Formats: sequence, structure tokens, C-alpha cells
Amino acid sequence: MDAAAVAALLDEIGTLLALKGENAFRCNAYHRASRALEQFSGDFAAAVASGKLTEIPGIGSGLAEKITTLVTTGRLPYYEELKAQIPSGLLELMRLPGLGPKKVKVLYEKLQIDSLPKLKAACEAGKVAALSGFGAKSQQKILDGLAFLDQVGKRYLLSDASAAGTELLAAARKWPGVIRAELCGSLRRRRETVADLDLLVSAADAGPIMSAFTTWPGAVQVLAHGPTKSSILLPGGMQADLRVVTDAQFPFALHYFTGSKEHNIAMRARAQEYGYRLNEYALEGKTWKKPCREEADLFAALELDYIPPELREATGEIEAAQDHTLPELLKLEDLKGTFHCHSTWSDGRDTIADMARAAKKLGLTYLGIGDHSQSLKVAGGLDPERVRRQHAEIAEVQKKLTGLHLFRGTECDILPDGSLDYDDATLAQFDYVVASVHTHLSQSREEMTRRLVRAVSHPRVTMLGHMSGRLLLRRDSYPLDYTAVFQAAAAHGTLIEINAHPQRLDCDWLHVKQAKALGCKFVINPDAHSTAEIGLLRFGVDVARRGWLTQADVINTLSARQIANRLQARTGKLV
Ligand code: DGT
Ligand code: CA
Ligand code: CA
Ligand code: ZN
Repeated sequence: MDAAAVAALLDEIGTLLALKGENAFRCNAYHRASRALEQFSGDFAAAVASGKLTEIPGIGSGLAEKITTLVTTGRLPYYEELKAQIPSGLLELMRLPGLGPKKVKVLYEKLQIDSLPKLKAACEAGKVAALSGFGAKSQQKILDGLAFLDQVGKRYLLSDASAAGTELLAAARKWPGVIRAELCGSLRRRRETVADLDLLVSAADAGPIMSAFTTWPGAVQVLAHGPTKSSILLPGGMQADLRVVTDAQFPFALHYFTGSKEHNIAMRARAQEYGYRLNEYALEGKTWKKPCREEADLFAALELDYIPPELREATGEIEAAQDHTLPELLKLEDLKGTFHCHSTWSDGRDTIADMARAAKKLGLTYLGIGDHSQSLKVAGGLDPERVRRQHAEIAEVQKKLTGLHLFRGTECDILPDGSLDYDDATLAQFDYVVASVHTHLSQSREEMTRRLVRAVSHPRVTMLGHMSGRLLLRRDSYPLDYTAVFQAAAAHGTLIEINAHPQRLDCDWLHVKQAKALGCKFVINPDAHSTAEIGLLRFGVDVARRGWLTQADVINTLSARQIANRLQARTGKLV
């Protein structure tokens, strides 16, 4: 078990204790320890082995003992006993906005609600509104939340699927007899959410691979065990499907199981135009089979350039591959720096100096600090006086720093009427401005559109942060006229942010494509609230690639000097 897995389990313990009615102090100790482990950048295995866990702030001797048990035995009886005492459906209820452990506990004790269907029935019968502390408004909010969950179904964030998939793939590549192994499906296409993992393996003999898969220690349940196809469940409930094919079939199967389904259908139609038949095992004519060693050979056989998985959504990629007009997609290595990161000055967990060091370690050459603005008090927003003091600190940190340039930014709130949360004189003190909406999310489509158009038209706004307001799997985006906002952004040289945080991935890839067509330029920002989160940038690159973006579309590919020059010349604008 690695630090991230232990952190997730400690977090769950904290929640389970809260559901049980333990005092907040005890619960918070687990949540705090969980966060500390998430942020821990040292050698976790070594810290466990040498008994030095208590040196990590937030981890006392009791917790250190539990973590050691967990890591050395793979189990924690304390956790198992606790989990057995609490109905498993209660954790599910906490996926709804506004339902924390306290309210879930009330629902369970007063109305015996321990599952989403029971919650829905109780709301529809008006029983939840009658509970003290709830009321008609929160009952409606729960119903809206339930409808949203219904619509997203059982899907997982790309970051979670990616982590689970990487672990499974690494294991699979070590199974005896495996020739090639890849993860396919929506994960390979880097969709923002993933329903299940699709592992593909080539081997001469499928039997031993099936056994290795169904007895893999990372599986919590075997759902199906067949001769060439099996399915397991992973700890968080995610399903993984495995198919085994011969090595000659591998490129065809890799293409087929990568999808998307719509792309596959279009590819099959193209094969038919050539008089061929294409399926998951072969490309064949009436009397022959076309040998393909790699996936690229399959595309070449149909006179197509290689189509990267991210583009396989049947949105014009086959035509472009035929005409040799596929874009040369942006790569993670192209990014030289980033903006929109938080520090301890607002709601970030790490200091400016630590953030700078971490960015440098990732190979970046500049970092923008963009803490919250004054009206966002819950997130520690800065008033003008604290802005001045923060700038003094940035200058101090910069003095001792080589190889990384710090830009002084702000994530300035867009107020309900579209004006900004600082006056122009204060805004002029920043190198750049990220403007974002954090409050009054339930405005009408017209109000929200007017609000964002006004913000992107402001002469000091450099970029528009997480424009849709969505939180993946939790909160839908607000209604918005995207075209109007993109047109205004393009006209005023305001960048569209691709917020790379896995819970946001906002603006989404389809709108990225639309914005590019309307002349917008982009910036990829991790919205990092800790040093570890700067690396989330890679998920923003996934979105950019799915949106057909090249180096030239994304401002982070410029050097620190180029950025500095443009900012000086155009007072806060970059394009
Ligand atoms: P997901 O799992 O919902 O996030 O999305 P995918 O794309 O991973 O879908 P999944 O796991 O159901 O299937 C994996 C791939 O297999 C899919 O992308 C394309 C291919 N596939 C599945 N069903 C069909 C089908 O009925 N027709 C065709 N042409 N391809 C299919
Ligand atoms: Ca899948
Ligand atoms: Ca599947
Ligand atoms: Zn924000």
C-alpha cells in the first residue's frame, strides 16, 4: 500500500467515525493525517520501515501504529470493525451536495435511510422536508442532486481511473506469458470520467493470464471468469475488464477496445468502402487478412495518418487523417510554466517558497501565484493591504531563487454583475489576473452570460478561470451562452483557462474545440492548492489534446521571458 492508498483509507475512517457520532476532534485527526500523507513527498515505505512516521506533522503515535499495521499486513482490523458497524449505503449518501456526516446520521436515525433509493422515496414523500434542520429547500436540493447522480451514473474521475489503471497495467506486464498489454477504452482516450477499465493482453495461451487476473491481490471480487474474457471489481467499486487475444490480433483489438464506439463505426464503414471487413480481430478481404504489427499499420492500410486516441470521438478525425491535416497535438513536455496556483496566503496548504521549489522540480521555469481576492472570505481572500505584503514576500522568495520566475497574479472573483472584486488601481499591481466565478452560481443563462462577457471584456483580465463552474460527478455547469463568451474573449485577447484539476477539467474538450474555432487562445492551470497538485497539469494537457490544440494555441508553451515581455507591452494581456 502506498501513501495515497493509506491517505484514502484514513479519510474514510474519519468519515465513518463522524457517521458513528464521534466527536469532531477525533474525526478531524484522521482527515488531517490523510491530508498530510497526500502531501508527503518523502520516501513513505522507508518512513514506515524505520518507524519515523511520527515525524510527519499531524501523525501521532496511535496513528503511526495503525498505518504500520496497514502497510505491513495489508489490513487494519480497526477499520474493518468500524466499517462493519456502519451501513455501507451511508457513505454513498455523502456524494450529495449539502449532505455531510451529521445530516446523513439524522436521516438514518430518524427515517432509517441507508441508500440513495430510500432517500429518493423519502424526499418524494416529503418526509425529509419535515425533519428539523432540513426544510423544503434542502429537500429539493437533495432531489436535484439525486437526478444529477442518476445522469452521471457510476463513473470515476480520470485521475482515479488513471491511478487504478496504472497499477493494474504494471502488474499485468509481469504476468508470465504476457507479450503485450495496454489499457484501452475511455481511459486511453483520456475522457474526463471513466466507467470501467479495459485491459487488453496478447499471449499465446489465455488460460494462465485469466487465472493471474482473477487472483490478482488488487481485486476485491471476481465478476466473471471466462476463457478469454474476465471481469473483476477494484477496491473503490470500479470494474476492470480483461480480454486476451493472440499477438497477431493485438493491433486490431487495441484499436477496437479503445473506441470510441462512434469512431469504430466510422472506421468500419471506411474499411467497407475499400471492400474490407474490420473487426476486433482482423482487417480482411474475401480471401486474405492484412497483417498489421502496430495500430499505426491499421490506419495506414486504410490510407489514414495515425489518429491519436484522444481524437477518436468521430468529430472529424478520420477526414483530417485522410487529408493529412490532423493537428500536431500539444505534449506535456511543451509546457514551460503555469499560472493560477494558491498558497498559504489564501486557501493553499503550502508557502510560496515551497510552491516555487516544487514547480522547479517539475521542470517548470515560471509559476504564477494567484490567490483569492478580498470578497471570498471563506477561502482567505486578500484585501489590498495583504496583496502588498504578499508581493513583498514574492520578491523575497524570488531573490533566493534561480531558474524559476514568479509572476504575481490573483484569482479575482467576478461579482454577480460581472464587475471585479478589486478596483482598477489594485488590479494594476498584478502581473496578470485570472477572473473566476465562485458565488451566485444559480443566476439565469442571460445573467451569467452577461456577467462573464463583461469580465472577459475588462482590459486587465488576462484569463477566464474554470468558466463552467462544474464539479465533475458532483455539480453540473450553470447554463451559459458559450459562443457569446468565446467571441468576447477572442475580441479582447482574454485567454480561456483549461483548469486541469481533475474535479473540474473546465473548460471541457468540446468547448475547447469550439473556442479555438472562434479564435480563442488558451492557458492550462492546475489550480493547485498544494505542491503535489502542480503536477495535475497533465490532466489539462489531456483536455487540450482532446480539443485538438497544438503548441501555438496554448500560452504556457512560451518562455518566461516571452511571457514577461508580452505582459509589459500589453498591461496584463497575453494575446
Ligand atoms: P466508458 O467505459 O463508459 O468510460 O467508455 P468506453 O469507451 O471505455 O466504453 P466500454 O468500456 O463500454 O467499451 C470499450 C470500447 O469497446 C469502446 O470504446 C468501443 C468498443 N465497443 C464496445 N461496445 C461496442 C459496440 O457495440 N460497437 C463498437 N463498434 N464498439 C464497441
Ligand atoms: Ca471502459
Ligand atoms: Ca468495458
Ligand atoms: Zn477558483
